[in-house]
Amino acid sequence: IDRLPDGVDYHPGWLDAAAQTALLEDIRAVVAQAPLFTPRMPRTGKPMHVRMSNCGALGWVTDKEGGYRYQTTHPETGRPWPPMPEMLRELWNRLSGCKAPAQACLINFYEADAKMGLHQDRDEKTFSAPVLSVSLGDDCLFRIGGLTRGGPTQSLRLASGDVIQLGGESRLRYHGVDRIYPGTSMLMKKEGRINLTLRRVDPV
Ligand code: MD3
Ligand code: FE
Repeated sequence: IDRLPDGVDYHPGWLDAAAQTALLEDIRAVVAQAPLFTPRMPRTGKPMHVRMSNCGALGWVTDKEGGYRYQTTHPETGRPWPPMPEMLRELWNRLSGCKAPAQACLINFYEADAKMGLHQDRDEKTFSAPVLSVSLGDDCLFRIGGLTRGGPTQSLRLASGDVIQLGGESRLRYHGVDRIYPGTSMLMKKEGRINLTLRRVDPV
């Protein structure tokens, strides 16, 4: 209904069913090498609602002691992150407008009852490059706000195969996932949602 803010590029249904299935297989292979871990909030150690993994040169991790950061290795196995699947590298090259390759792909896995509170993404060393998100599996209710907490927000139902990119003046907007709509996708045998976010961490 509302127009999306400048800097938000929404591509509903960008990936067809075959592409979603192929990408899901790629992500399963990544997670077999780099198992999902439970991220914990800095200082409190409170677990987040999602489980995570990463692929690419860098991965986003967080724990009680070390806080939010990017690192080259899995926090539990100590091994380097698996390479980013070709489909994701190509998606970044096609849509991001960034000459440099994506460095990090964060994989968020949402169970049927999981959510993600409103937050800003500001752990990268550059905000010039966009963040590109790919949704797989069940629909979710995604919320996007302004550059400060509070103030008006807009909600969007994201579905499997949707791609949404946040750049420019929207790169630092508050955003979160209010809920999953379990059983709304046939992509996976189980309920749940996977979100992939492709990013640059270092300035180009
Ligand atoms: C808006 N993930 O991993 S992706 C995250 O669906 C994250 O799992 C959500 O927020 C998810 O940090 C949302 C869409 C997204 C990603 C980055 C943004 C929206 C954004 C950066 C700025 C504004
Ligand atoms: Fe985020």
